[in-house]
Order: sequence, then structure tokens, then C-alpha cells
Amino acid sequence: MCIDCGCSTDPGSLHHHDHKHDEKTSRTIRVEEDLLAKNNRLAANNRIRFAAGQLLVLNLVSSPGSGKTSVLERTLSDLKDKIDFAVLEGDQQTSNDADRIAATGVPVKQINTGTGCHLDAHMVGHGVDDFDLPATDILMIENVGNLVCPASFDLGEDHKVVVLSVTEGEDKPLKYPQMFQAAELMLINKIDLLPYLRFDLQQCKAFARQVNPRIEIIELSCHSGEGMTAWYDWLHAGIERKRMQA
Ligand SMILES: Nc1nc2c(ncn2[C@@H]2O[C@H](COP(=O)(O)OP(=O)(O)OP(=O)(O)O)[C@@H](O)[C@H]2O)c(=O)[nH]1
Ligand SMILES: [Mg+2]
Repeated sequence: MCIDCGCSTDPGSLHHHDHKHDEKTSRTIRVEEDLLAKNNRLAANNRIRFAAGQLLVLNLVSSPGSGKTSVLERTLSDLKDKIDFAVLEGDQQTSNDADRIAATGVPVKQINTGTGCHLDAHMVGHGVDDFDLPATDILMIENVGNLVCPASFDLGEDHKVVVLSVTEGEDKPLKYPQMFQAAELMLINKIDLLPYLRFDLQQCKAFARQVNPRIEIIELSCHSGEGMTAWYDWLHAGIERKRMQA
């Protein structure tokens, strides 16, 4: 990354302005590598703790407002009698989302990142300290709404689940490919709004598969409930896989 303007110095990237990249640039890249290496070490520690508790850990990522908390609220309300959940909520400010989750009766902790644009493994490691992990089937981590930075930060999760709502436009997988490459599953949310929008569902799915041929896709609306069963089946299958691995 260029320390003057923050743009990528990747030779393949567009870089049209007129300034020199000197040794300061390589120092910046070094710091970035160290930061990610430290995060990866802490994520590995988290993963060991999660494996000991035999729980499924999902990292929900998306742009702000795609419906992550809404999907969680409905999921927890529908499944909490069958599945033991715990939830970590990541936002820059406020405890709004944690308050919404707490209303479902599921254990929740809010992490405020301040100026930070993503959760990291250190925050998550401390965030779960108060949870009874062995008594938990699924830990849901709602990341800060941001379709860029959370893609680079491993939290020790089993899977990233990217939520894309139909109001955002079908081209987002092409514009923000890193996030869709990092995700195992894409939830296309707010499909109840499709009749009112120009959103090409098939094109969106094709774009997502173009950047990640293995990505699984579920279309749903947590308002109408359409498609939620497929998501719940995916969660049950995930828990089953974890139990088989143990
Ligand atoms: N029509 C419709 N609206 C939805 C649906 N899901 C969420 N919304 C609305 O979308 C808005 C944002 O929902 P949130 O659940 O707060 O989104 P979020 O991704 O958690 O937002 P941040 O945490 O701020 O990134 C709210 O007004 C929801 O009511 C849906 O399935 N259909
Ligand atoms: Mg939210």
C-alpha cells in the first residue's frame, strides 16, 4: 500500500498519479504484513479454543445495512430452542445491535471498534471470554458493516458468510471480489423487495460464482421468511459436520 495516498502498489492495479514510491513504501508493507501475521497467530489460538468447545463459528460480513442483525434476530428466535447460540456484535459505536439480540434471550456481547473498520482476532478472543463455549453450538460473529477490510482478517471462524441485500446492486461480487472469494456462503437478503427493484438475481449469482466458483448461495428474506429454511438446513448441516470432526 502506498503511504502517501493509501492506494495499492500492486503492479497490476491502476495507479495514475505522479509520485515516487521509495523505501517508506516497503516499510509500510512490512508493518501491514506484521499486523496480519499477528492477527493470524491470534486467530489460530481462537480456532484451538473453538475446536475444544466443538462449536461452529460463523463470521457474518457485509456492507452496512444488508440485514445481518435482522437475519440473526429471526434465526435466533426460530432456532434457539433447538440450537444453543452465542453472539458477538461488532460495530464502531453503539450497543444497538447487541440490544436487539439480547431481546431474543441469547447471550450476546457488543464490541465497539471506535475508528476501526473491522473486528480482529484479538477482539474476538477477549469477546468470547464470558461465553460458555462448550455449551454453545454456534457462535455468530456479526462483523462491522464493511465489504472490504473484514475480508483480510481471520477471526478463527469456520466460515465467512457474506450477506448481500438486493438493494445494493447485482455487481457487488465483481466490485468487491475479495469478500466473496473469502466466503463459503452468500445470503441474498431482502428478496421480498425484488418486485420493486431492478436487480438481476441470476446475474448476481453468476457474478458471485465468477469470483468464487465454490460459493454456496441462499436467497431469502428475513422479513417474509422466504428461504429461511434453506439457511436453517445449512446451519444444522454445519453443526453436524463439526460433530463428525470431533
Ligand atoms: N424489506 C426488507 N428489509 C429488511 C430485511 N432485512 C433487513 N431489512 C431492513 O434493513 C435495514 C437494516 O437492517 P439491519 O439488520 O440493521 O442491517 P445490518 O446489516 O445489521 O446493519 P449494520 O449492522 O449497521 O451493518 C433495517 O431497516 C431492516 O428492517 C428484509 O429481508 N427485507
Ligand atoms: Mg447489524
